[in-house]
Amino acid sequence: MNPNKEQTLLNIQKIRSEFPILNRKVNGNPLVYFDNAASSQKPRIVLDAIDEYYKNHNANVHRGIHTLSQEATVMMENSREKIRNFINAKEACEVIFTRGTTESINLVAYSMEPLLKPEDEIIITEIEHHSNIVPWQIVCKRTGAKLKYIPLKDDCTLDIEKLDELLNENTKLVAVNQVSNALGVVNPIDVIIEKAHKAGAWVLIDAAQSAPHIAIDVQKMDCDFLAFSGHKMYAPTGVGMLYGKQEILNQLAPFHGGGEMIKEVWMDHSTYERLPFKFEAGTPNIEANIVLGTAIDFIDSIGMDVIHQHEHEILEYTRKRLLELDEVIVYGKDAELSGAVSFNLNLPGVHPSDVGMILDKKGIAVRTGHHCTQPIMRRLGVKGTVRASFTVFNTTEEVDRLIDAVKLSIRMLG
Ligand code: C6P
Repeated sequence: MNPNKEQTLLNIQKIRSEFPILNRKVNGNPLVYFDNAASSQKPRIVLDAIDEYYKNHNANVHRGIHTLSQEATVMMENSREKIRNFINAKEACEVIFTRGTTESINLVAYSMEPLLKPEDEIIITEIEHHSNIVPWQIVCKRTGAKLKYIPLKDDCTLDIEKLDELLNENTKLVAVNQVSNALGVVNPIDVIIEKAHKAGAWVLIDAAQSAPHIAIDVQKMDCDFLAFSGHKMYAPTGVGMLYGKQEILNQLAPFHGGGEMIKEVWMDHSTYERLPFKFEAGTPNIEANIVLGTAIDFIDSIGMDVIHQHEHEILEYTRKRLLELDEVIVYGKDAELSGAVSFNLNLPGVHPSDVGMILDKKGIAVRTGHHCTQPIMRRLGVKGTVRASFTVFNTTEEVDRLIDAVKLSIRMLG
């Protein structure tokens, strides 16, 4: 056996022991958790950090002179610094705490609204999550700007040649996910960023499905905005972040108005705080904002490269085993995939949820349905898919259990 592989396997047993939920049985079977793209499980270090915060430090931030408030403030700002380092942003003020990817994208869309004119254009792709489609539809409707889509090819990759035809001097923004949540397909964001910048447009990267699996360097990427959710990368729900280049964030209007985002409030007007506070109105989700930093500590303790390599091996093994089954269609079967593989049974009248229910009986958690990506499902001509999505603690033995359960589904539903 390759020594590196042995090392990785040894670490996985230790890593698994750090996730208490893996002790659970589901329908009498040890849990196999392949729904990591929907939300990740939480390691003990994260669970302990939540407990520690409420037991010893709980107070509002940026408001109090007292010790607890000062401690909570320092903890939250330390977490912001960890996120800055995680994505290699130049300045911590370019990292805005949000509730998650959805709120981050809405923040950009609504804050850009005053800059948009009816002749302006926004480009997204056919392979976006609803949260990178609907905010742009709303803002385009309000401003008269036009929404255009990079189409998907039959092999489930983007028809990137079409981007040249779509871009023009009116393009204000191109917004695209780095990895598709529905199919796991990796999109060519470097090409997209280069072409968009040549046309003078800003680029927003939805990193919801890449930040948990792929090292991110916003300076190297040269994206203008990047969004991700904490709960998909070991942190609690209700926290995420938006990165934006300082000079661009300074051009945008505030998203929400309220406490802490102002310098001065008069009866007839207000002036706004400096970055990032201008975009952080009201009491934030302090505990989750702090614990997102702890989740990054967890990732760093293993190393993103090690995580990526392991997940890649699990994914490729799953793809190979699924492709051995004649009754299975794998979407994007030849594409570069990351984190997830999506499939269906090629049997008449079988819905993905039928398969999902059989897998659940065997203790295997997958997501079935449209994955909040209805345009892709329509493009593929299906109602939904079965999606297995991976994380650092998954093993090839778990994939074998998935394949056995898929074979059982074929026998039961065929
Ligand atoms: N995708 C999935 O099962 P929120 O809900 O704000 O944390 O993330 C939204 C979002 C945005 N973009 C992408 C690419 C995503 O995958 C998601 C969330 C989950 O695929 C829940 S629908």
